[in-house]
Amino acid sequence: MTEAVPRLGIGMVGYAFMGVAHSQAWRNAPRFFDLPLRPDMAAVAGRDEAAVSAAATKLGWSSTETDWKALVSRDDIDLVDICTPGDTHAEIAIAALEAGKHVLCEKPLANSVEEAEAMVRAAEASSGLAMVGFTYRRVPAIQLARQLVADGRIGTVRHVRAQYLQDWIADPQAPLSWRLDKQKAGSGALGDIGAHIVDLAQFVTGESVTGVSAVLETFVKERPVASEHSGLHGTAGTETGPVTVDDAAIFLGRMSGGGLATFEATRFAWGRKNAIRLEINGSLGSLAFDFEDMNVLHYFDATESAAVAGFRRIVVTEPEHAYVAAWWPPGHGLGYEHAFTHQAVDLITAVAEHRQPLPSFADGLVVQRVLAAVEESAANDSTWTPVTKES
Ligand code: SOE
Repeated sequence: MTEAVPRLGIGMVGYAFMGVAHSQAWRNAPRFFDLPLRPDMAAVAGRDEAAVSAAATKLGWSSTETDWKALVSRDDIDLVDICTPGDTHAEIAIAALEAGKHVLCEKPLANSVEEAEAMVRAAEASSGLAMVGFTYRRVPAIQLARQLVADGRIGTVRHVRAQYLQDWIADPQAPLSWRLDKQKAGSGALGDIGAHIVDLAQFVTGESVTGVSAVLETFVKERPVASEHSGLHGTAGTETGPVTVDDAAIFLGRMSGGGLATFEATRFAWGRKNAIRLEINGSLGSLAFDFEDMNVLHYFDATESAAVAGFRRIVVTEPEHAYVAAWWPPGHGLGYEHAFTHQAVDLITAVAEHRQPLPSFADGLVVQRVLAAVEESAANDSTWTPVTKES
């Protein structure tokens, strides 16, 4: 008889867009991957009793709490999954870590460097393990890109060209949401999507951003207040309110290996829905990725004869590629939600093996310091601003 797989009690705080994506991941992880622990979707927390109950039923959670503190103190919860706006990340994560729970926290790690530092300290002091949700690291094509760089296939990194382009607030009538409120989100396009490309640039190259020169802009300063919200979208009401974050963030950076980088994060790029574009030019070749064609990685090998060299379009759906063997036959492709499942799988495995899951809170802090340097530079006429290593 096979032995039962031990249980890992999961408690999730928040159940909007990210909560839905995480729920799907906890549900699917044991259905597609052989896991050392069985995630048990024990409880979801939200302030509105009726709404959180409806979400629990729809998403597959066994019980609900209307106070996250009650969820964190439950004995049947081993891991707290934080899917709330940034202004609550530090408080929930620190309380959970102090209670000895493992933590998965959505990105960006916090709304400030100080909060992120406190979270790192709490993680270091806890018996719980902590991970930040830079989910796109778990796209198989991104894993391949990192591998190719690590294997020296593009040589020394000269340029990183990173863009995250969306258009969901390009319409000035798109209503306000917490993502446009500095108090709740910390920053706008910068923290929401710029954080992802900073993390990806560092993850794929294995290097860090050492300094930046930045501009931030808020194009639409006043928007309708939403009368209703669902996912990223809402219904505009009659009142208006201020947008208190950046709509777009553009910055230059230097990489620790001597290369140069450009970053562009905007939610005003009509027609671009979730275009995460990463092009890396090295001394021996180039890589190019676009999330809107996420199962593909383009690779140019400059060591080949010029007569036959050209960008190779690698379809990253072979069982040899990271995570793919657990899913579908070659060519059948993965989507947005699969990276969340991979994140759950890697976290469960790290917990079972008692080792630090990556990206750690310390990795989240590194990104937070880049975001802070971008804000400082933009506030000082784009002055060159080093990314601090420690406060
Ligand atoms: C909105 O811009 C958003 O939902 C981000 O918050 C997520 O991190 C990104 O994965 C998709 O877009």
